[in-house]
Amino acid sequence: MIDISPSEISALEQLIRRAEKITVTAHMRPDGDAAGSCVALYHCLKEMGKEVRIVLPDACPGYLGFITDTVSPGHMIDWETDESEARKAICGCDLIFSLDYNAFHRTGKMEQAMNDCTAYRILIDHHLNPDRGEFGLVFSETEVSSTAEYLYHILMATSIYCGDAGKLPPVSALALMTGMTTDTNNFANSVFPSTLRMASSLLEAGVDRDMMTGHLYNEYRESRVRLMGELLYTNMKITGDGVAYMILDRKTIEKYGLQEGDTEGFVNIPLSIGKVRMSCFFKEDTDRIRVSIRSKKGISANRCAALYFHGGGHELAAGGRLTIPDDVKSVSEVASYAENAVRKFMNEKQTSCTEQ
Ligand SMILES: [Mn+2]
Repeated sequence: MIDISPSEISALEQLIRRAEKITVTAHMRPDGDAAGSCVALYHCLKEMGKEVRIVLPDACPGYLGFITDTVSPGHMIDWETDESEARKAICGCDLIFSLDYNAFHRTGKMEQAMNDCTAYRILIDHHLNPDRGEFGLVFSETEVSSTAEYLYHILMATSIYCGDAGKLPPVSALALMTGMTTDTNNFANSVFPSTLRMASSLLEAGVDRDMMTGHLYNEYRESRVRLMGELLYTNMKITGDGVAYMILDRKTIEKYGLQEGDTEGFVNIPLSIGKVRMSCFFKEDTDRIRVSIRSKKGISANRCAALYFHGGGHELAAGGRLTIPDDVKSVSEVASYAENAVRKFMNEKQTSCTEQ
């Protein structure tokens, strides 16, 4: 049950009213929820006459172009390609939003600028354990599907929209639907009564869901599907404790010419096997191995990520990393590290499965 305090909503409204330059940020490697929430809020604030910039640590994946292309040229800046403009937007605004992340270190190279930023800071997020001290106003709620859903309910609670989704800019409605759809894996997980209420209102407001799902799920490149086949057939291992894991090395990434976002959703597939209780996906990056973890009810992906992979996230969906050479010397050591870690984790689970 989402509990949004009226006093916090009026504080939010007042802060927006007083601000002229507003910057909206999200986490590294923005996904549909991060980008969708930013784009949705961007258009709402623009309509209120504000000067708005979206600043992201790195570029959005191409499959989100149908929402990110609605942002005016130069208004969506990524730190990786234009550090000076990104820095200007963070340091020169009077109000800054942090969407879909719980602590500044989740913005990677932007972290220092975020720390130094003197603008009033507002958090809107659905991850566990927010770094509350960093923000003036905190909207943190884990009982929602996504930041997009939470943002939707916050917007609806304001006197600007008064619960009428039809008053949202149409692009914002589409972007909110996109964020919720990708974070729930198209209504497969983290769906709450409030999630369906949101979806229903957005459909009524005219969101073209067929167009959206077409962009999200039916425009992959052939190489993604071929790689998925190869990984499932030759690479996926399942431990005796019911943990599936796949390891994608750079050689294979290059062989298939993969782009950012191409492996989105791979980690979910092994969970469709009855005996699999947790799935881990390891992807080699330049100086680290990126880790995604998904689990079924009763197993905490969040705890596993925190204990063994320097990460965290949500109870059933989390991420982390293995550093080269501190945790593993190279990608070839990932399999034995992973097996060890998940064996320890699953055995510990037997004795403390009430742990949240
Ligand atoms: Mn999210």
